[in-house]
Amino acid sequence: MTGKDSIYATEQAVKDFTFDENVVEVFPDMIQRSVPGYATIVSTMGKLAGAYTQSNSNLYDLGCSLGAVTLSMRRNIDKENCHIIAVDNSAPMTERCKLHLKGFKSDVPVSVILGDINEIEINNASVVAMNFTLQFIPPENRNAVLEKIYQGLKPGGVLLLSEKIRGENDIKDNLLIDLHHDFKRHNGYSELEISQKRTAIENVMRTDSLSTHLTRLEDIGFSQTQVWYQCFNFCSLVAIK
Ligand code: GEK
Repeated sequence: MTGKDSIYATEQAVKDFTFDENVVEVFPDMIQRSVPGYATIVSTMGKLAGAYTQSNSNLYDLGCSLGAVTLSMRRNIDKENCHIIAVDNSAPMTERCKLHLKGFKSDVPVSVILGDINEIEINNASVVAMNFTLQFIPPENRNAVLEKIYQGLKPGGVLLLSEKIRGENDIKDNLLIDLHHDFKRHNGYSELEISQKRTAIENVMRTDSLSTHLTRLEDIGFSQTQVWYQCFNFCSLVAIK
């Protein structure tokens, strides 16, 4: 059973955010109340994965948390001999993810791996999903991680990338932040929760602007990149090799 996110409801000496047991316990509630369109994003990533999956290939879910995208992709795979590799570097997440996946039947095998995205190998991939994970990779490593993904993708394979983005200048950024904070208020988070979470996450999650993402993907060699979702400072895109 998972519960309601009240991690920052009481005043505290705020530490850097980590994906520990307490977070795992409330994660579905936390992400749903914090990310506008989360359910739509997860289900559409599944549809996109279904459209781009190639027979005899791997699909990766990097930063899988409790396996929402893995499950969504798995529901949509209709090709032969595919394998999903779900990776997260939080042991409480991967443990809970394995339990969660056991609750659903499918012929598509899934390996849940406790590992660091900076270190894992990507091979023979038709789909690589990163649903709000690249933002937790240190900025100086992001290029190398995306290069590795590009190299591990088959021709015609796709990266499905969702990120929280920074506005292109301070005025635009503040506008998006205000809208997002309103969304959180509307979902029951107090001013104290919003402000303490902001402090906890600021050293851990460093966002890039959309133009930075698009330029980097193009420089790496992706032939087509299409943003298919944006609400406030949350977006999702497909990049085709
Ligand atoms: C979902 N995709 O529900 N290596 C592996 N995992 C990492 C790393 C790393 N270096 N850094 C962070 N993570 C999910 C949601 S959450 C997004 C993804 C959020 C993992 C981290 O442990 C966490 O589980 C996940 O990336 C980010 O569709 O909470 O905003």
